[in-house]
Amino acid sequence: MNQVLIESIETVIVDLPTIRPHKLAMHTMQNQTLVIVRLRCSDGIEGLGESTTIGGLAYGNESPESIKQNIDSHFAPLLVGQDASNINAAMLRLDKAITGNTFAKSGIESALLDAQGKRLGLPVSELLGGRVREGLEVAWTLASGDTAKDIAEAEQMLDIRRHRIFKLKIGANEVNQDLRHVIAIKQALGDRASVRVDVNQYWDESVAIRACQVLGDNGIDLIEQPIARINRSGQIRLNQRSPAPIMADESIESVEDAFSLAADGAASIFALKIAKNGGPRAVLRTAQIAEAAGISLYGGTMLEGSVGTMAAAHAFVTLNKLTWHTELFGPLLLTEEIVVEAPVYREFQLEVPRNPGLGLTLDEERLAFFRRK
Ligand code: MUC
Ligand code: MG
Repeated sequence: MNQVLIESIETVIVDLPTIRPHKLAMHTMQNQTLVIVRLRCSDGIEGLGESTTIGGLAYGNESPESIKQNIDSHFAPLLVGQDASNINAAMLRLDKAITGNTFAKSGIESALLDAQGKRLGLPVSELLGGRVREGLEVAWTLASGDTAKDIAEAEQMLDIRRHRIFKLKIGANEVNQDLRHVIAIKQALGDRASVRVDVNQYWDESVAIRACQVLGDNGIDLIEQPIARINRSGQIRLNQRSPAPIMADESIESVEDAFSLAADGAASIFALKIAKNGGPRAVLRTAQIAEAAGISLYGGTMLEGSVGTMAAAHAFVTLNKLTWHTELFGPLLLTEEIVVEAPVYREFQLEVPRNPGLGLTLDEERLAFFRRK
């Protein structure tokens, strides 16, 4: 077989509206900006990837604009002309020349996997060693900012059997107000749902000590990133004291972070995000560290659209244990779709089809309409 080369890499910024404002402690989303990666190969195959973050630079240190610029100016020249079917070699070449930039790397690694899967007629999950589950249970984030609206939204999700796990975004308000909000929602839903919170680093340890106790005492199942990622010793202490398990999210910006968190005993659950590890293969390295350390897993999201969501899904279905399920609901937060085959959510699960690659085709008309001009 002739060697297949990477011919070009195009990045497209796409702005899509959200179904409602999505209020996180650090940012309120009125829309979401996707960065779509189109990696074209000499055999005519195109691989798709996505490098998406939340709120410009509010969440991570790569923005949609910097991701596009960096891929166009630094990643593409390193990859064009390289073997498209050797993903190890391509990613190693990037890692040698480019530090960090895991969001951009994730879009590229996803696109390489998609292209190779299409080439071999295999779903990405099978390239990653094979799936051990067909679907993934998906949490929904209640983040309207209003307790009654959040309860109504949760009831609707339970009724249509789409979600029975709810994550509440807190941290921006005065702590007692946030605790009342969470407890009211848990009391309304009772045992019909798992209720969890994400503080997005907004508490300090002195606040978190009491708040974690109250949350645990009131049936909250999981507390995500209560304090700043840099306060490692505080996170170790909280992990020992909190009656509800502590999950690391912002604390993991790389596979190496995952190792040091595990070594320090700073969390009992890891949020796995392809964007924060450098792709679907990279996130599985973090999963392996967790598994070896006895840390439970949760399939996280950066609220990607369908391309990034399915890239994560193909990795997550290969996991032996996914105790805390996933939050791969990104496409459901958007009013518009840019792929032909919108992901299917049914009976609390996201289905992961067995078509080659990620199993997606771009809807060129929709993409042309929503791409940033
Ligand atoms: C985060 O911090 O986990 C994931 C779901 C959601 O609503 O926000 C994100 C980011
Ligand atoms: Mg989080």
